Amino acid sequence: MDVRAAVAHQAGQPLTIETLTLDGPRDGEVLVEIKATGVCHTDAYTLSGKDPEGLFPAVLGHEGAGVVVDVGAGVTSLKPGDHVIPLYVPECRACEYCLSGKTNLCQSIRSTQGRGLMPDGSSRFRLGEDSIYHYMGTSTFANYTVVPEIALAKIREDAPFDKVCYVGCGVTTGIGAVINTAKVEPGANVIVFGLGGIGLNVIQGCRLVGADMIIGVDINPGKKALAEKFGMTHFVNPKEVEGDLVPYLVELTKGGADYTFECIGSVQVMRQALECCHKGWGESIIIGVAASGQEIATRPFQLVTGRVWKGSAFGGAKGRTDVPKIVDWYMNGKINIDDLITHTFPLDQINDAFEVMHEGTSIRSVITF
Ligand code: NAD
Ligand code: AHE
Ligand code: ZN
Repeated sequence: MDVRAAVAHQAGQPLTIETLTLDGPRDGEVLVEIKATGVCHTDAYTLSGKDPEGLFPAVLGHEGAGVVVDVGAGVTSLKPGDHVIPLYVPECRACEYCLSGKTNLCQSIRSTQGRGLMPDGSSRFRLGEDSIYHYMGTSTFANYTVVPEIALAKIREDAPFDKVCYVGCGVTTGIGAVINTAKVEPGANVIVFGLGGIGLNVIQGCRLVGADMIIGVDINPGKKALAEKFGMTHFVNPKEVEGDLVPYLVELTKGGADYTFECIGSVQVMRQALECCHKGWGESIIIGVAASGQEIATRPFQLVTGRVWKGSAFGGAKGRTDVPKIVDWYMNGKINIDDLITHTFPLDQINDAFEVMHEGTSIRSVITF
């Protein structure tokens, strides 16, 4: 079938809207009509050329929601008409990783996913005769896409696509990092570095679990008001701090934070986030994705004296199990998504979504089809 997609032809170049040919779903695959998709900083990261797994030409996008149109042979858990959210971290419930109970990082299709291909090693997208790469196993910047069954969460049918698409990455990543990865307890003091589409969800997760001080750190003071609405109790602009940021934050938290979250992708900030943790027990969670070649550093004494460095992918969430529950939380008014979606664009204005992200004037942009 013909589909409309935003194609990333080259690193650093705007996306172009093209009509592509999409082959139907093969064994274990599902054809999904994408109704809405968010634009995450990770899409911009890959488009920038800094992602070692970035491939071109590709259909980017990994924060979508839509409706099942057709299923391939062997698909048993989904049928046409089901409402779904594609998962860049699938949940096969059969691989060593899924069965470990220790991680959400299902590895059953990770290698083909990282090579921009479906699990059988081929692509479903073509432009003329040329094959176009998939992205993160989801490719939601298209009005139709093909996704493996194990990479689709079935969600309730009354949930609005243009809001719950954000559960496909940002909402789950932020709230999940608090609940699943850090396991923040009531009364904890936390510091969140970066108050964008991820950091604000970390803040609402911290409020949800009853954290005490929720300190937000951002170089853009324009983020303060919305962060306060989501539960931030103190705002720190590093540009306004005299002297080093770390001792300032240690003093503010009277000895260091119980938990810190890096939601930027800066290795310098990752170090600060670790070092302002409380001696003996403070844990720092890296969520931000740093560019190819970047490395983190600290004095090992920071870890010897009890600080812990952790990472979190997709908030430690098991997508098919947890995503429908997070959609329920939104529908029941337990979490706020609406106020984080600051912009909505049609597909042919998708480059504007990247522009407002780089300007720092958006939190989340959603593309509707
Ligand atoms: P965003 O652009 O919406 O937000 C980034 C925020 O960081 C902005 O508010 C910006 O002003 C602030 N910032 C930049 N430099 C700063 C500095 N030096 N000090 C303080 N604040 C600074 O991005 P986002 O969509 O929220 O994504 C954040 C990061 O999380 C990205 O690296 C993205 O790739 C990553 N991410 C990771 C996962 C995961 O599963 N681990 C999932 C989604 C996104
Ligand atoms: N190809 C990138 C990977 C970047 C990365 O860490 N991705 C996160 C999700 S970011 C979503 O916005 C993730 O889930 N990682 C786990 C995985 O298996 O990729 C790079 O930098 O190499
Ligand atoms: Zn994302």
